[in-house]
Amino acid sequence: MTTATETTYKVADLSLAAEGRLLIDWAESRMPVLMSLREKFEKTKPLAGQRITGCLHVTKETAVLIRTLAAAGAEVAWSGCNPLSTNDAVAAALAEEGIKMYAWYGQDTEEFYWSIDRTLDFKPTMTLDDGADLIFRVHFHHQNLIPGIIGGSEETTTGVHRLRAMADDGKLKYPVIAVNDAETKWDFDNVYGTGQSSLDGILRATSVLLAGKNFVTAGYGHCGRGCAMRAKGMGAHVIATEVRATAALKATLEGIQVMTMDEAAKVGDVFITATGMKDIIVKHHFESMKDGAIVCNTGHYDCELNLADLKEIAVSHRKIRDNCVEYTLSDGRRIYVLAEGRLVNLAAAEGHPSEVMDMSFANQFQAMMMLAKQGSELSSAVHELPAELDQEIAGIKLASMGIDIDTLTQEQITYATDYSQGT
Ligand code: 3DD
Repeated sequence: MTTATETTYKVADLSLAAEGRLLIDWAESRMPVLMSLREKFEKTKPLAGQRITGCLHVTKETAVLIRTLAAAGAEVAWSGCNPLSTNDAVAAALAEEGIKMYAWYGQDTEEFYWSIDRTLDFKPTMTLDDGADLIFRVHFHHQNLIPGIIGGSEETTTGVHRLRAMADDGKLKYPVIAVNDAETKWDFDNVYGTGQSSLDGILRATSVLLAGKNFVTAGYGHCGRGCAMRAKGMGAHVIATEVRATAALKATLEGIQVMTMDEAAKVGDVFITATGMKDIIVKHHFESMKDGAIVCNTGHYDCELNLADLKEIAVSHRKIRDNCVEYTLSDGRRIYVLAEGRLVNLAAAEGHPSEVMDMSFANQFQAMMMLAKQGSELSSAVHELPAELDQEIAGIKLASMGIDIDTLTQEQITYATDYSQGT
């Protein structure tokens, strides 16, 4: 075990390392895809010589990714991508193992960016992002590092959206792999992961009964759909708000009531935003909410709930439970905000389960391998991972679950593209 020195990490409490190792052991036992990649590459070390700087929630699952990158030969420096999502015990364990770790729960804005800057002191050859804070920091504050960077990767939907916009404006200075767009990421992490972990966060912060409640999801994309599915399973009456007609139609055909937020605000008991957009719940929505309404966000950025508006109309507020602040309005109605409006699944719970992050992070690992192999040939744009990788990752996952599937015969393969036969 490398003896870390204070100059190569800053965590809340190094004495939490033993607890962190237990958490990581738990995650490793449930992440067979990443563990198979680690076993495959720990001897040949294809990432030797690479310096990977990551800015992604420091959780027990991320630790498994970090250990796998290091086992494949990379030197790794890391910061969290949200001030409230770092697990301090996991951060301590990684620091003690020699990862250049700069992350602790409850950072303020200055500490958040100070941590990112420290990870850039190591002059990365590749960046690994969740929400694009790191790549933006390089482009706008550390341009001198750009010539040494082969490329980067991006984990989340809104991060990819922003990087595509940056590339369209010709401002992106190195290639980025859109990990979020891999089917074995978005169709599992965003749906099943967000669905379960967001409800986990809500229940840990409130322990309310969801059955019979009006559960409003703002946004019916992959994340909103996952939240709606799990709330329905808990017996809630689910309402969805949307701006995209196709998503609203999908919700309707799923038996979910669709209405505007102006209407939903009057009847909702629990609200979760999953839109990636700002100002989804604002002053007049808070003003029409029922006494006891619970509001939270599971989008990457904390701009979906306009808490400045709520503070303006509240006469008082107090922390009533961990990750739960009670705001009282002038007529006595109380509104409860979870996790300060930040992503409730990671700030009030542990984020997505290991089993689903296993596939997201297998894609992250493969993105780093792709950059190491061919990054210098890629344009400064947003690139996709090869589609066949999804089948490989899903195949390893199925095998770990003891599930066999069929294969097409040669005759069937020929038939699939045979245009000489009619019906
Ligand atoms: N994210 C959710 N749970 C996570 C976990 N357990 N570890 C690390 C990151 C985690 C964030 C993901 O949803 C990421 O894929 C995203 O932001 O889209």
